[in-house]
Amino acid sequence: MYAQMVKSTGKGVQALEEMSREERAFQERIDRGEKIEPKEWMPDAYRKNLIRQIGQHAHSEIVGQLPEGNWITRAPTLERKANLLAKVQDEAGHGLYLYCAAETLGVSRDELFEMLHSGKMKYSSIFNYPTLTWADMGAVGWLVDGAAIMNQVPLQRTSYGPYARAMVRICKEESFHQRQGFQIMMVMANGSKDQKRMAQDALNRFWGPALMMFGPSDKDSVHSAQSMAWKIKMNSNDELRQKFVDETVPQAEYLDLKVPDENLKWNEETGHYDFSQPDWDEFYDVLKGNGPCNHERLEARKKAWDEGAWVREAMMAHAEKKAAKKQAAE
Ligand code: FAQ
Repeated sequence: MYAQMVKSTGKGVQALEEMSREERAFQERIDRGEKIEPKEWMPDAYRKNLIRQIGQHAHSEIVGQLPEGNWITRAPTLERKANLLAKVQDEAGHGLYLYCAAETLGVSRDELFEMLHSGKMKYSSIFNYPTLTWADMGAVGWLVDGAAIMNQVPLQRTSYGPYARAMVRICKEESFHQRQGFQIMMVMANGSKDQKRMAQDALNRFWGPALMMFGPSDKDSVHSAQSMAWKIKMNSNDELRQKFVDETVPQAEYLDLKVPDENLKWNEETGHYDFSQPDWDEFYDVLKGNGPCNHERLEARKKAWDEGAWVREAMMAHAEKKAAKKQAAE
């Protein structure tokens, strides 16, 4: 039933005169900054759009564990291994909060996983790129978590209560991840010639895909207008991308690394950096399933789901037994 929900929910904003009385009252609540809670009335399209965004976000967290999980056994020191292990566990927790938030909208965990596994629902494009060296763990923390925070801090004020509250803890942990990534980059960039070369190479490979995380440019964004009217999204894709570039370029300079963009230049007039757009053909190709790791990532998730079947069955059997015992005692 929810399969249709992942289809686009439109490009423009519903006009006020097209709204029913209920819809208008709902929009006014949002405009006043009120939170919408699970059992309250909401337009169908609001519910659908939220399931789509929160579901994709949840999937991104658990697929995002894979590129980093790849380095747990090869982290250079015990301390790095413990930190990375904790970070990967945090991502599982973020997935959990987000799946729970999505469930409050009436979609089941099984339905969400089915849509991920069948390719009907997306996850962030960034996780379809490989992590080739230890420096990539630095770049992922610095750039990928950095981009994630840029997007998620404003989402703490999103209109849907359970989503906004989940974001509070997620953002605290993501900030920590960003710092530990930057710290890896600092060590690499100030290390041997080879380490510095690895750090630069990681930046070269992750810069474009990190910019793509914010979604297509505003003129091509399908959901932004309505999502922003409903405060499901607080900023446009281009606004956040610019903010990310403005904050990250000085950090690259501090590391003495070069951002791989010949057009990158501070613009006195705008008070922002000018920069090149990422390769949008590559972005859409990755979304279609043709990125370097799409197949591998989805297969890993399906395998984990299949191999976890006995755990789910055992837990359900335990719950049923407990319920039967309780009923017998009553
Ligand atoms: N990748 O109309 P818009 C993380 C799709 S969490 C894949 O602009 P929207 C933590 C979009 O779904 C990272 N697909 O869409 C971590 C839509 O297709 P649809 C995830 C993308 O929703 C760190 C179509 O393109 N964060 O990294 C992408 O208004 C480290 C048109 O786009 C969130 O999910 C993309 N990059 O804006 C974990 C935050 N961009 O659905 C491990 C919440 C766009 O119609 C390690 N989400 N698309 O089939 C959002 O803020 C928004 O959903 C956007 C996209 C900004 C991602």
